[in-house]
Amino acid sequence: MEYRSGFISIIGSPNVGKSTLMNRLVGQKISIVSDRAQTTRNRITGVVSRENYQLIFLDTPGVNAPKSRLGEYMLKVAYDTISEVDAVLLMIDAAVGIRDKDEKLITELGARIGKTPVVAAINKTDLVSLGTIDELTERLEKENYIKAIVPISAETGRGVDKLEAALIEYLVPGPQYYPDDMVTDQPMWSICAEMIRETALKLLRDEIPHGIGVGIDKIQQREDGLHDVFATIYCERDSHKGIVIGKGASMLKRIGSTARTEIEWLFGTKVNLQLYVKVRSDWRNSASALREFGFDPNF
Ligand SMILES: Nc1nc2c(ncn2[C@@H]2O[C@H](COP(=O)(O)OP(=O)(O)OP(=O)(O)O)[C@@H](O)[C@H]2O)c(=O)[nH]1
Ligand SMILES: [Mg+2]
Repeated sequence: MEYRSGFISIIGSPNVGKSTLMNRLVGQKISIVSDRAQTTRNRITGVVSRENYQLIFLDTPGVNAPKSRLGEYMLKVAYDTISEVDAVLLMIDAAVGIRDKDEKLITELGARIGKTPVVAAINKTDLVSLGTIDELTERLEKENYIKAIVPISAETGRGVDKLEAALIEYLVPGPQYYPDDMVTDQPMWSICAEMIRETALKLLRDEIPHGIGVGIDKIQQREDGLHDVFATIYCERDSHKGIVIGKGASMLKRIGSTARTEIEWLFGTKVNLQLYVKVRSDWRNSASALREFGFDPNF
């Protein structure tokens, strides 16, 4: 069989399970996941290499009405990928169904998609009845631009092989873009920062996590292999800083020890993680802060 490859963008509303699916497909955690909407802020590449083909997935931020410059950036990242890929994977969350925001996305995608094929995945089927899956399938079948509809559970893996099979149809004869053992093109420091942010998202409540940015100040390796990682958690207000640090630094310690375990797994070495907390008010609307945190402000 001729070698085939292709780029596939995963598009959907926030929290539908896009990053969970990408991690499942790649077989390793490269994109952070949380029960918060708007976890993913940038385009994250995940590479699936099989004997005769390579699928390169682009995990994107959940499509949402933007509330800040960062939000505008995230929306643009999601839609911009559409023009660069061989196929789009549209994801719906069966547990919440097709809401107004999903309807809007389905319409918007139809208007932008051109000739690029779209495969729809109905995710979180582990949480719903067959009747619900049928209803959602019927709704999606009304869209001519959707070429296939596959019910899946990114969490349990159910249906994910069928989804991969549906996507292979749209690969084109082409090169192996990445070596077999490469699962992402994100630099280590970036994955490291994301793992710290994921831990903060999981441990902090209310609005605080949405205003958190993580900067890696330095990573260095000692002779015995151990990595020293110096990172700063940025938050938007003094009161938030207090909460991130916690009583007697208890919260910061929890964030540090949980994130350290993840980063040790990533590096395959012992890690000494030093976390600092700083206030940077309204950074989500600051072009210079966005640039510093790795979001291209030229949009
Ligand atoms: N029960 C169940 N939960 C799932 C499934 N897939 C994802 N989740 C959960 O849904 C939540 C959101 O998952 P993410 O993968 O972060 O969603 P996302 O679409 O990438 O979200 P954003 O990056 O915010 O757009 C997490 O709590 C996941 O554990 C699934 O198939 N079944
Ligand atoms: Mg995500």
